[in-house]
Amino acid sequence: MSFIHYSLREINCKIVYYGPGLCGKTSNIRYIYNNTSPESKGKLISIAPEKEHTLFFDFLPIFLGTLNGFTLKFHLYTVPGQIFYEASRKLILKGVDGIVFVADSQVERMDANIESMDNLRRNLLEQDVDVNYTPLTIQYNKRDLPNIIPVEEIDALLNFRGVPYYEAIAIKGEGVFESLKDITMQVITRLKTAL
Ligand SMILES: Nc1nc2c(ncn2[C@@H]2O[C@H](COP(=O)(O)OP(=O)(O)OP(=O)(O)O)[C@@H](O)[C@H]2O)c(=O)[nH]1
Ligand SMILES: [Mg+2]
Repeated sequence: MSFIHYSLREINCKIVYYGPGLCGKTSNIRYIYNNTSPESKGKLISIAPEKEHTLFFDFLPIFLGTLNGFTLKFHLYTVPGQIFYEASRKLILKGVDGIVFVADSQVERMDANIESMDNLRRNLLEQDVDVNYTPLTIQYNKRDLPNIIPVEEIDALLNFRGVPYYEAIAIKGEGVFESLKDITMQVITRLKTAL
């Protein structure tokens, strides 16, 4: 839930990048960090001391201008995708305003994508949030690899709500800002009706 700080005239929103292990969530955040001007971002915190896998989360605050005189601050988080980090995922999802679901386009990762989407739905429900009414964007990542399934097929498997989706190559930045812009616009649209 967005946190409005009236005395600081600041609105804080939480975006969580969700998806299976090694789908490219951290790569999204790194690309955003490396391609955002210094005055529009805070410090990137990554808790990932072991190889590629995130062990707890990544965190990056970014500033996206103003809304009705309030500074808009978005807190970007990634969850650890590996199955056994369930407790961390639940914690990180708390108070989420918008989700970017990053799917791995490779054929052999389809079961993991579907399991992760189910996992997201269950974990949101535990905090009384219905995935059908939460700002959601889907990103089909790793489109540069040879063993990927056609985007229409992966979309038919995962996009149960028919939300906007983006094809991406996160390590090159393709689709990264497009996905971010989409989710922030969804969250802002919601905020406007609440303000
Ligand atoms: N070829 C290719 N590799 C990618 C792409 N995106 C990410 N990768 C690679 O996939 C691996 C995993 O990427 P991460 O961003 O760490 O994945 P993650 O989703 O954060 O993984 P967890 O933290 O375990 O949940 C890394 O070796 C990345 O370089 C992409 O679009 N194309
Ligand atoms: Mg990661």
